[in-house]
Amino acid sequence: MSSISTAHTAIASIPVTDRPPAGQLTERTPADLWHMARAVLDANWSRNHTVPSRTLYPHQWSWDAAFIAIGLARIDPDRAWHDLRSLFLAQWPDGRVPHIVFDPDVAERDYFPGPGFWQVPLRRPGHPDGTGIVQPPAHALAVWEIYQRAPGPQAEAELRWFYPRLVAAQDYLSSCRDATGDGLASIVHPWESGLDNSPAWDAALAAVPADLGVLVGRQRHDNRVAAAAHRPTDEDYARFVALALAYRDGGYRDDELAARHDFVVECPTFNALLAAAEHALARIAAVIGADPAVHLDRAARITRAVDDQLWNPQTGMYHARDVRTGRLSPARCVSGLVPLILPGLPPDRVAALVATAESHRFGLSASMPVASYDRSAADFDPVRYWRGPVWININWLLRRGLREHGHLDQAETLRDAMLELVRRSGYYEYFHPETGDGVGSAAFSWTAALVLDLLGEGEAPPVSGPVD
Ligand code: 2M8
Repeated sequence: MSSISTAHTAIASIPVTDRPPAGQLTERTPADLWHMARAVLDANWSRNHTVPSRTLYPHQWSWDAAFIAIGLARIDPDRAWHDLRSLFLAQWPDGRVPHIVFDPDVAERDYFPGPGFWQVPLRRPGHPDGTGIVQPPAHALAVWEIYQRAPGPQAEAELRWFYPRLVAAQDYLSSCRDATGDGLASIVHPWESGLDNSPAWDAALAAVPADLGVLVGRQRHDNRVAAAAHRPTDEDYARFVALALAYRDGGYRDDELAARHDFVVECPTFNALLAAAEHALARIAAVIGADPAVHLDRAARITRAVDDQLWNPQTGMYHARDVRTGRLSPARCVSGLVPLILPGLPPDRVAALVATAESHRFGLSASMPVASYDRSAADFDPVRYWRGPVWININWLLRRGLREHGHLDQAETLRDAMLELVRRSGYYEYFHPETGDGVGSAAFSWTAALVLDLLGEGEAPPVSGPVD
């Protein structure tokens, strides 16, 4: 892993900062963007993984790790493999991959809720601590992307290492988390969606008491390092904490979820990634001599279930479903457009999703990437996270979906809009959907990583050098 030690040397010379240099925002060339993205990823490297942000998120996050690996694969595939492997070291025996893997060198006070809160029962020597909840399964996609950047015997060995672990993660989600037997995985906490504070959860969350008492004696870390107006309200945070406590105190069990747990929801993005993972596993299986057919069957079944259970013909998009009530959330959120990534989607659905994405509600044809929530909704909030702002990971997925279905012009428009946004504002965690101003962490890893992927695409840059 010589490239990893090179990265360490580079990191040592980069000041740990979470703010881009002032006055350098307007004249950036693609080569500048490339170098700056590398610097963000180097500065966020910690021992064996990349943190999403030094200030807000000082541990390793699950779906962040997948997006980060996709970008790292453009500059240093060894480091991409290494980073993603470190996440899977915390995989549970039942197959779940924790949504956060904790860095033992980070103090409990530097992130809430930390390891002391989660009290994960299965501490295994040699395995890092994590949480007991999951995040969207984007990892098989990442593994396949890294492999494609630098195929060869070593990469095939990596595929063989990851394959059983990825299959175990899929099995966990497709069996333990199929709360109704309808073929979809449920999430038990908004944090599991990755779109944590999305209005998609409001209807289901309304049934969870907002008892501010659960915050007494527990200090939110996010509001100490980010503006409160950008983060979830205390009421929502109290619900988040209460749900995590309930799942923890139930021993992280998944039986009888709909009867026992207050939040059991089928998310379109989560399930679209679950199906996309099966497509990626089919490709991986073909390389290592395993059976691709089983994965293609599973992908087709999940895709059908997403379409049967989550489609709303009135809105022309998918919606989250509250398993406890059987009702679709009324909110039009970007999570309902992400199933566009699925190859097997019926053509009329593809047409409707593209039309919805291009409508005034999401604004795909405009110069700005797609917002996280219906721009015309009364409670659209341009700065509060996941309730309006633009996120690069979601737009990267949408662009993949557009390309998958042959909408190449719109895909290019979206690529240009994403690149223009970071050229103007830098590698922020998310962006104001009208002004394009950066919000949240200013040196955010998945933004940098996915921009590297966009920049590198089609131009075959040398893996260790800039694109120009
Ligand atoms: C945000 O979630 C964490 C909790 O997991 C938080 O708000 O503290 C989300 O944007 C999530 O999608 C992301 O993985 C995480 C780290 O970037 O931050």
